[in-house]
Amino acid sequence: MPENYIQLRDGRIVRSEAPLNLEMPFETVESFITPTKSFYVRTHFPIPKIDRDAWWLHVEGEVEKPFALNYEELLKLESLTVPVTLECAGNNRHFLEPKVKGVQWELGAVGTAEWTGVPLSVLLHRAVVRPNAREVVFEGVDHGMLDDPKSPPGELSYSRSIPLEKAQRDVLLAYRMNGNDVPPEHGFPVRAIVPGWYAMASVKWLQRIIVTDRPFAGYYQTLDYAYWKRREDTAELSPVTELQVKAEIAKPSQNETVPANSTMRIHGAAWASDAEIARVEVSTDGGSTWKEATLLGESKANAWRFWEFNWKTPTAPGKQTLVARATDSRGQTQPAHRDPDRGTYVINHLLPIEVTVGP
Ligand SMILES: Nc1nc2c(c(=O)[nH]1)N[C@H]1C(S)=C(S)[C@@H](COP(=O)(O)O)O[C@H]1N2
Ligand SMILES: [Mo]
Repeated sequence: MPENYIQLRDGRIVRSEAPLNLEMPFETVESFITPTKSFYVRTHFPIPKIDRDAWWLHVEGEVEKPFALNYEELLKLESLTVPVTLECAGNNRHFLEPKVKGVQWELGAVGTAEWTGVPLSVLLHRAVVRPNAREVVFEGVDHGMLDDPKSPPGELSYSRSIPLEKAQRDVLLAYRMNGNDVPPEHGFPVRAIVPGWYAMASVKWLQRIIVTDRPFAGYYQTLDYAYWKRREDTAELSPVTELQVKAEIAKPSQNETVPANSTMRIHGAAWASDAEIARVEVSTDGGSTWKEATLLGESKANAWRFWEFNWKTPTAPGKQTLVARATDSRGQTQPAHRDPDRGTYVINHLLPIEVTVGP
């Protein structure tokens, strides 16, 4: 695909066709719940065609009573419906300097859907987890060969793990997205939803849940979706896990012209992991001075919160740099600058939006 070729699919930007990667133009964000047809799509392999009547979910590994269950049985179990924000760990990658490899997401590899599913704790309870268990690995049906010379030879399926404690706390096995069956591109018939974690953990097209007694070191846990953590002066690869606090400006959008000497509504969304958004501040002078934005709606755990700020635009035409900064209830805020140890993931430093003030 040519470098700056943009094609829209249901209003989404096609970042790649095979595998299918679609981005929501972030300036179109309007509702707390992102409509399914606007929700970003991230895949690594072709989307598997799954017949739900022939589908089985296996629960195995460090458990006393391994079992498999089908779609009908899953739907009979107790369920919950919760809004959860999913953000790709590579969201905002396009803005990294120098440029890095990977899908060039701008602001829209993020969205919030209402997910209905069975708490994973229910299945783990039924399987009777052994005392030595530490992690839970999710394996997807999707698989293929990678170009990466560091990937294992032959076919690989998409798998990722989470700690057992997280698995038992608030993870869902979701079969509905915004009230309808989870569509094929979002993981039909069933996907994991791991609230508060970057979305690589929310494995789609689930087929196996494997309880392990040691940290899982699969491809997407070590060579991919990992970053450098320092211990003393040694850098160690560490898997990407929880979302980092972030605010994004939806409107005005990059390079938009705004009228001089008027009131302009700046709005966007902010999110964090396992914490509330305590504050969003906005700067209209490239970060020199900050003013508090108004948080809208109610705070919901592990879902984004909308905010707005009324900006009195300057009387004189010219360029202005807008920046938003979120702080969560644990006091964590966005770094001003990029930490290169984070590689091509976990991008939450302050991002400028340049606008032109016109007559
Ligand atoms: N089986 C499987 N699960 C997966 C992926 C995948 O390629 N295969 N991609 C992950 C990544 S990196 C992201 S960001 C989210 C995207 O979910 P969405 O396409 O529903 O937005 O799914 C995650 N789950
Ligand atoms: Mo992702």
